[in-house]
Amino acid sequence: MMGRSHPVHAWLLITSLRLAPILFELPRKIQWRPEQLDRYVRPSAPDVVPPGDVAGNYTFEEAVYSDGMQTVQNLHSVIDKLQGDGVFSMEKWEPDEKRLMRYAAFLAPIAGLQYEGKKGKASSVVIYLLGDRLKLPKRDAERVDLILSVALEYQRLVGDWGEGGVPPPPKTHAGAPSAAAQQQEGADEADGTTHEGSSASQRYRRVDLGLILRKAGHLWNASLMVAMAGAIGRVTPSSPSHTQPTTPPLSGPPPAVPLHSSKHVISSYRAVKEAVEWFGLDGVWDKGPPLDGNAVKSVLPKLPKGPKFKEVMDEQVVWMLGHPEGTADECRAFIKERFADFA
Ligand SMILES: *[C@@H]1O[C@H](CO)[C@@H](O)[C@H](O)[C@H]1NC(C)=O
Ligand SMILES: CC(=O)N[C@H]1CO[C@H](CO)[C@@H](O)[C@@H]1O
Repeated sequence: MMGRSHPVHAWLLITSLRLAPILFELPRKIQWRPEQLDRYVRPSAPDVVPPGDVAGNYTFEEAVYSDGMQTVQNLHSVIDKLQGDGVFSMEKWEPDEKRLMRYAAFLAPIAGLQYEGKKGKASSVVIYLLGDRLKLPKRDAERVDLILSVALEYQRLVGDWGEGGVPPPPKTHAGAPSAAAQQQEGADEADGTTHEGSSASQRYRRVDLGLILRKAGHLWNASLMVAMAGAIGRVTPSSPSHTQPTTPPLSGPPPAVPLHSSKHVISSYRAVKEAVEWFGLDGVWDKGPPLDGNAVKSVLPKLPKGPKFKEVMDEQVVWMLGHPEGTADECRAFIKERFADFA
């Protein structure tokens, strides 16, 4: 049984006392779209109406936080499970990481959600709740936001890889496939490298996953756990056993997750971890592009400073991820051809 000091206990207290919506009052100017309501609350949640309204008995906020609570429970289950399977060992999680993962899991239902902040600027609801309202250090709020936006990308990737994903996230920036990765795929098709169909798709996968890891840095594995926790219990079309999740009672502790019914989800996310090893991507966030700024300048003397310069640097990174054996000379030839106008 769960000890009193168990962190989940505190979360249970918060939700069972219905404190969550008070602790985490959503900002007013959220622009909701119908697909977000589908995405942000598990299909099992009781009839949900848009925020502000009272849904018969429960507000939207309560439904969201009940869902978040469920995700925290799932997180603890998957951490234990993967520890048991020898995938991620418990002692390697830093206390700090565990805390951030818990916040992220709790706020997973609103991952990627934005509101109209200062000067009408689209801002992250997660950062608002943790930073402005809960008064966590800004860096922590930002790291939780990063974990969540990376988690959305993992969920999209698992769906793309066809290994059973969650329903596609709404088209927030965070959930959209990276333009660079798509470009790489397009380039492969154009330059005829698809003659070995599987090698082109391997390359695409390596680029896609590599870009996610570069964004996440050291938090890549924490984000993967949160993505997994968020995926469990959602409808997965490929497995009918997932289509009837239990309804979490809103006023009491949610039921324990039947992990055996989530084997499929867990193995899809384990496959991502295996791909990181297979592709040798651990630490890829520390790697600079093959050519530094000066080297680029010498290949493309007409290249102006600014966004175009950044584009060349980003293209090099995509190239590097797609060509793990590639040399700096090959990369030089690549950008010279691709950005011929500036040569
Ligand atoms: C997560 O990844 C980082 C960076 O690769 C590593 O240092 C850390 O040990 C990993 N954590 C676990 C639990 O495996
Ligand atoms: C599940 C539940 O508590 N339902 C109640 C919601 O509120 C209405 C009255 O507004 C009750 O009749 C329901 O029993």
